[in-house]
Amino acid sequence: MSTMPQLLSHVDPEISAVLSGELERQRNTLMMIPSENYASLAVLQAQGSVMTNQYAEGYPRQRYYNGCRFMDEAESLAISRCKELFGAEHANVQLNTGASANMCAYYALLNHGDKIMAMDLNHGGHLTHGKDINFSGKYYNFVSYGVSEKTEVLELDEIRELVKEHKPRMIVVGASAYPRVLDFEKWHAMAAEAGALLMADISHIAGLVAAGVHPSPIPWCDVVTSTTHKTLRGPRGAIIMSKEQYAKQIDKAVFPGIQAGPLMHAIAAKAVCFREAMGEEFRRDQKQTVANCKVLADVFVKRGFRLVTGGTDNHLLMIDLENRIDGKVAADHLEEVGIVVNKNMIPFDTRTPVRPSGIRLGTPALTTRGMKEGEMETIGGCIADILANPESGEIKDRVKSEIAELCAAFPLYREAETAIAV
Ligand code: DSN
Repeated sequence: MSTMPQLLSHVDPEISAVLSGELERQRNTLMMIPSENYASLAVLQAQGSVMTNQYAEGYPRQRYYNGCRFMDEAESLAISRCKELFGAEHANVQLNTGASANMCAYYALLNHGDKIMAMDLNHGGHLTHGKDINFSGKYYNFVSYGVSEKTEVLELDEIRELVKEHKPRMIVVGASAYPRVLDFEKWHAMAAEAGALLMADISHIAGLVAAGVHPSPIPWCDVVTSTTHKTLRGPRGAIIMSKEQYAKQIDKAVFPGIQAGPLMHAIAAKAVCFREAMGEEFRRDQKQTVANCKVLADVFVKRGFRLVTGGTDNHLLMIDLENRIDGKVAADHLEEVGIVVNKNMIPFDTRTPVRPSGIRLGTPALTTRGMKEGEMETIGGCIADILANPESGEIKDRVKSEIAELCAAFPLYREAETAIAV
């Protein structure tokens, strides 16, 4: 290797152009998929670092590789910060994805074929909560619960009846598309009554939980899994937290049970993310995320759109398009004007996942960008205009320039030109 720095733009102009293109796309569009966010430059820097060059199978001070002094320091910092941030007794920070976190949690605490209850994917759950085409549905005996048809909310009285009937070994609480608060204390009471383990998957709401804007599952759950890149605003990756009594089982399930060499660059970036999440600015942003989402919800309701559950208490909301157009067409029209949202099934949807009845959108990334209530009024109005007139070129042109103006007024990664897009 030459001693001269070999910049990406010289080594691989094609991938360099992809990175530059993606940076510009992020700068010039509104990221409203609620599971996405903009990691800080510090997180990006740690993730794109020399920490990627070293194997570190094992755990701090118990490695199967030499050369791990700084790996140990990074992972120990990530673990202690994660525990402090969430008030957890135990944390494993080696998980590569939310799916692998859930796989490891089941593997640690259950046996093949055990019965688990979790939220139906079509009502807002997740693939790894028992979908038949996923490992979870193949290796465990999942029974789904869903929201009430009348309220579209998770009604614990209804779910308790199912729990009594099915007697699961574990109950999973957590969702990918649920706009209301999860009262973990009540879920704990229900699980305890049934003698079931309680696991929370807080991937979507982890940032809100860390900031005290959403109740914490930590006192009430045996095990808590989460991704680190959604509201938590860290690198793409995941964690498992648990009561101390499960620490050994969890760690053994992660390594050597399911994973081998941990992604140490991602672990260093998780440590940075946890530190940032302890700060006042992060807490302010999480409160603002929820406040922004409520304003957005009010705009849609005033403009005559039906929201699943009628509104939101967290960082996301779901619009039922009521067959005016389907969710895919709506998301495509919005992307044309620079607004990126998800097509999404709504509870009791009669359409398919590829052409569902709804869209899912949220405010974490807009809030990271510094946007507040006033901008939400503008953006909500723009979205409503497009959804109400999807074929109008005139409206599209007007909205496109409004979105471009907003993106310019809330610039992204200003200082990052050389750090990222080289
Ligand atoms: N892909 C995540 C989300 O968008 O909610 C869940 O895995």
